[in-house]
Amino acid sequence: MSEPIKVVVTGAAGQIAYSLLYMIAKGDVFGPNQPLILYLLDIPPMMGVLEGVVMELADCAIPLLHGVIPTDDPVVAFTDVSAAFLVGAMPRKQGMERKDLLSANVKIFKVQGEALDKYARKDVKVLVVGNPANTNALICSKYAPSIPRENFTAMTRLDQNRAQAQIAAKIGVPVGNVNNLIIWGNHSSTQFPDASHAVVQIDSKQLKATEAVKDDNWIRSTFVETVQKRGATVIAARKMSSAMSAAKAASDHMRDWFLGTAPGHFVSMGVVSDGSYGAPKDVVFSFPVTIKNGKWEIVQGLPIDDFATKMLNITGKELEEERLEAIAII
Ligand code: NAX
Repeated sequence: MSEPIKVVVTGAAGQIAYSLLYMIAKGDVFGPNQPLILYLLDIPPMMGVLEGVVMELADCAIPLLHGVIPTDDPVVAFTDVSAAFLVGAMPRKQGMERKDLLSANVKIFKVQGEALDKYARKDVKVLVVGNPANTNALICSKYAPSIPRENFTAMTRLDQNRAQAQIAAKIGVPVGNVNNLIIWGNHSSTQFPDASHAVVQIDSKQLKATEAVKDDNWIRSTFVETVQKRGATVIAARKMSSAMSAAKAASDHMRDWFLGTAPGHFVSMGVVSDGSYGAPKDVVFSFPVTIKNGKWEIVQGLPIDDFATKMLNITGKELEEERLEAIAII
């Protein structure tokens, strides 16, 4: 067995982390032969709760888990870290404007970017989950100039998984038979869930999802809106935001980044845009990517029709506005 790697999860006393820590500890992300030490970062008032999480992790008796260190100190949490799940963020409170939320959170991600820059490994892979995830990832990367920009990504995998599940249910196949769904743009209600490149395995045949669904109108309206609004629908039912599914998505995202995508398959990740597909540059934009040897590459050459161009423009514009607001705050 190899040496343990150091993994940090922020917001470790929160609800997403409660599911995510178990998935990471038991090998879902880094594989069944990679031991690890978990660093759990949260804010001082949450240290008591975090103690309970530490006790539960110990009581899981997981052989791969070689240590658990709870802390409220970013220096302790980020020193020599190989993988960082940045889940912790200020939640939206009643009466809070979107701008106030952005303001509180970009400040957190500036501080964490600076800490990663000083203390983390230079090949650290950083996944930002805390909202607004794309712009937080951009700010984090800007304040960590010694770490390559491609090492900062934002999570849109939950949206991708939601889209995959909707298509599978519509066709009536297991979710694993559906692949290559794309989430373009921002992890917000302007995101564009795109099924036009998705494929579905039915018996021994591979079909385009659009051919299997046979309802373009549904794909362009009901499907898109259902995925865009799924977070709000879960909150309405559960009275709390998505947590188990968000943890599973974070685990999927980091696993694919470390271990690679399957041949012929791509996944969606928010990455620093190079302007592909007409997206604005210098924002963290969700694209379809393939991953090999720990490096992602944007899938090129997919045909984009007028409807998709319109949808990409809307979400790109929102990301440019968020970037301007974030820069004005900092
Ligand atoms: P919780 O409120 O349950 O937990 C957040 C935790 O972060 C708390 O324990 C809090 O004390 C901690 N925290 C706050 N500031 C911190 C700081 N500076 N350093 C370290 N920890 C800090 O929220 P939870 O449901 O776990 O959601 C976490 C974040 O994920 C939220 O911002 C949420 O909006 C975002 N989400 C992002 C998703 C995505 O797809 N990108 C989907 C799920 C989720 O909504």
